[in-house]
Amino acid sequence: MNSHALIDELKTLLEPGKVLTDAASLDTYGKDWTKQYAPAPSAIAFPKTTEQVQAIVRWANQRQVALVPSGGRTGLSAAAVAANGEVVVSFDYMNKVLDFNATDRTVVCQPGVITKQLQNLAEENGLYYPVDFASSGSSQIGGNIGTNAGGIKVIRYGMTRNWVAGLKVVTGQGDLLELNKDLVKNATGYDLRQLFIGAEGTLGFIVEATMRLDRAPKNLTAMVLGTADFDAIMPVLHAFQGKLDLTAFEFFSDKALAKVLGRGDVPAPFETACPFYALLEFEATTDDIADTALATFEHCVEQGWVLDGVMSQSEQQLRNLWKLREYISETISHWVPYKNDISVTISKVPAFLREIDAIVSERYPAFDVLWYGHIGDGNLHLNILKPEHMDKDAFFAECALVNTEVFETVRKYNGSISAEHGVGMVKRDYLQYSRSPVEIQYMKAMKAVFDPNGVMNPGKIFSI
Ligand code: S2G
Ligand code: ZN
Repeated sequence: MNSHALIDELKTLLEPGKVLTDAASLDTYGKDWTKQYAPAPSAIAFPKTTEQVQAIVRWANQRQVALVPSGGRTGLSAAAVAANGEVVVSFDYMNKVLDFNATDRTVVCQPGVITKQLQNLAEENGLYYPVDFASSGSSQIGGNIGTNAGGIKVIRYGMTRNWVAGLKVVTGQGDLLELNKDLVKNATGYDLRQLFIGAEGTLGFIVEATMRLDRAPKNLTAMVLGTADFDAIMPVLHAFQGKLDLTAFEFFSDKALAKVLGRGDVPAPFETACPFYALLEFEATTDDIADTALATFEHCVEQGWVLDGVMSQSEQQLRNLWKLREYISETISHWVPYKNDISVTISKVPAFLREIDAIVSERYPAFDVLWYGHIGDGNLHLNILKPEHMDKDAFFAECALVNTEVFETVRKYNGSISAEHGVGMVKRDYLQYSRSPVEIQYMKAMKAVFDPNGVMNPGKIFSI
């Protein structure tokens, strides 16, 4: 059957106008935030119901058509990129909040619900959805679950995985599974829900998610501290963790700060120029806690770890301090960065950082190297900025040459080549630096159970 006939057949499964093939749609829906792969899907399908998703999957099995899930298209590993004529399945029309239960503190979402929408709904009901990151204004819950999104509050609240009470999924065979039934306790064999969290759409489609909410934090207060060097950051973390229950502990380098201040829409935290900055956050529910934070700051200054610092005194100042960190990713995207999203256990961060920084400084003398990330949970974002006049492909090729050294070091420290952005296609060829050959075999065997005909996002996480 030729591709036109296939697409015409696909159209019979959905409502009129819910299969697009125009060039603009193919380009828009065939990609995510990565820039390494040219989008080349054959069509974009917009199901509105679970039954339509099942029909698409069964059709794809029958016709051997590859399917790629698409949510907010904010992914950073090309897991939602359709580069080989696949049919993209977009959840833009499955974007309703289906239920909110104040007693269970749960919200039932369709996969196309925007993360910010869930955060706002929680806040309106005096509760809190604690998974947050720079792209929450456009990312979708289905995609957050597919990549087990992390972000800036993991040190206190964990990853998306911690907040999924239940899932309804359509497997690669077209079967509908209702996983965990939103139960807090359910010891009845394998928790298949956990398999779909972080599976990047390679086992099936998420068609409904019950998300748990937490109590709302009180009087969140942030501090930005300028540190003397890399090595001072972890002692500062330990000093504050010993005294306060932190909700965040982030870091960024002076180069990253300079790019954000260069926008001209965010004020500098203070005058002193420092090589590195830590941003920490806690609930100042009493004056004593605020006093303890200031006393700990003084201690860090006396120790020579901190050169200067500021503590938010208002909601607006809290937001301004967070902008210094949250604006980094979007700001530096103009330099087409080569991104690494690596993690090690927290105790290994100082030695690991020193080794990686030595490698990239030596191997990339001509490139701007930016460090930032969620250092409080061991997750570091290493971004190499493309020189203005360098060809993009030549730049990515040169950066990739250093990958083996970086990932060898990750392996040496028993770390992860992808802390939170996922594997997709960008990290696919380096999976062995974080997962053993036997583990990869087991993962492929599990994929074969859920997706025996290999229609679900083929070529993501591992090669076909
Ligand atoms: C962050 C966002 C994507 C990136 O800012 O924490 O996860 O690496 C990132 O720029
Ligand atoms: Zn991050």
